Amino acid sequence: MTWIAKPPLHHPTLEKNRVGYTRRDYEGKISTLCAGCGHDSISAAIIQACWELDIEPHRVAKLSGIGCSSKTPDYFLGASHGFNTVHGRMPSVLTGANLANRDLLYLGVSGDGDSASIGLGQFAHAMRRGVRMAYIVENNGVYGLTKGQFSATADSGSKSKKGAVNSDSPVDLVAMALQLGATYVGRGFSGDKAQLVPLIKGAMAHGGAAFLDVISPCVAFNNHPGSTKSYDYVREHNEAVSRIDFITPREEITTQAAPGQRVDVRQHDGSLLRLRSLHPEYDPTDRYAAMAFMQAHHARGEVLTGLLYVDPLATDLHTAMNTTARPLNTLEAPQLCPGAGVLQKINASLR
Ligand SMILES: Cc1ncc(C[n+]2csc(CCOP(=O)(O)OP(=O)(O)O)c2C)c(N)n1
Ligand code: SF4
Ligand SMILES: [Mg+2]
Repeated sequence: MTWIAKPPLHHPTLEKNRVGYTRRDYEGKISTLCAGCGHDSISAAIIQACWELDIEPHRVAKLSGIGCSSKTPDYFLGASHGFNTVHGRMPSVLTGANLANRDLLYLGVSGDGDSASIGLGQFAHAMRRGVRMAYIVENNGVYGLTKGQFSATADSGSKSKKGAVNSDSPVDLVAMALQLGATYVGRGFSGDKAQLVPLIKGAMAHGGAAFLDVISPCVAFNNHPGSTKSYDYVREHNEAVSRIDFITPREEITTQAAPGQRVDVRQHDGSLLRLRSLHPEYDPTDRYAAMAFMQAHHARGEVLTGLLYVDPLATDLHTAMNTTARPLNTLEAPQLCPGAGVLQKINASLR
């Protein structure tokens, strides 16, 4: 894989966050993606979100599969832990890493091919198990890296660059995440950074499985008339359910909205999601209503974006499995190997 390192020098007056880092400290290598690729805008939003959240880069583990989208973790958070796994296998590797060390913040980056085709089973089980992570699919409707074949998220009736019409029904990862039990579900657009940054911040602060489907146009293979994943199509059909402000526990609340147009959701860590509703009837804490609302908009050819569902009291796989509160590499021999007596008790309980 080709890569270009960025010069390590920083301008001395760059603004620092509360943990002493500049935005540059959250960057990675120089991107080798096509100029204008939506994936680069998502990388920029991740950098902005982590900087604003005052996350120490070494506390993040970023994992991905294979694809242009899965290459992007090389282009942000250069000082974080990283694992570029096999095609479609990010969720199981992330699950294992998370179970071994619950002290890190997990960021899973994937593509529509990576998650909706070869990795569909992996995606489904990570969602239903409630693995605590921010799982971002950079969705362009094609396999960009292998030259633009339709992926499983391509809408039926949409056209390829050469004019072929897709006759298959699309896999909607947002609908699946909702159905499978994800506790924070949103859809963003790489061309709307103002919406995407708070969506990512809320996902990173969430206490369970957070899933974001981000429409991310592929300028090389899927940005033409007839595509429903092009910049023009998404700009024309983007229907946001709300405007979202993410407010950390220590921040002063300054955003304004008339009561009734505003829904405040406080997450387990004290962070506040302030949603300024653009659809007053929409309740982002009602999973079933969210599913119906989304399907109705999809049937009209609209792309519903924003925070679609959140369970602020969500718990995760560690809670369900009652695991130790400490990362496994900090446990001593007596905890890891508690002796023959304990083993006999376990064996007896299984007879
Ligand atoms: C096991 C396996 N099968 C197939 C491939 C070939 N391959 C590489 S990337 C890719 C699709 C990537 O599409 P997507 O996840 O949507 O990423 P994008 O490039 O569009 O961002 C495929 C099929 C592979 N690398 N490994
Ligand atoms: S081929 Fe498409 S997805 Fe890949 S870098 Fe180029 S524009 Fe992005
Ligand atoms: Mg793709």
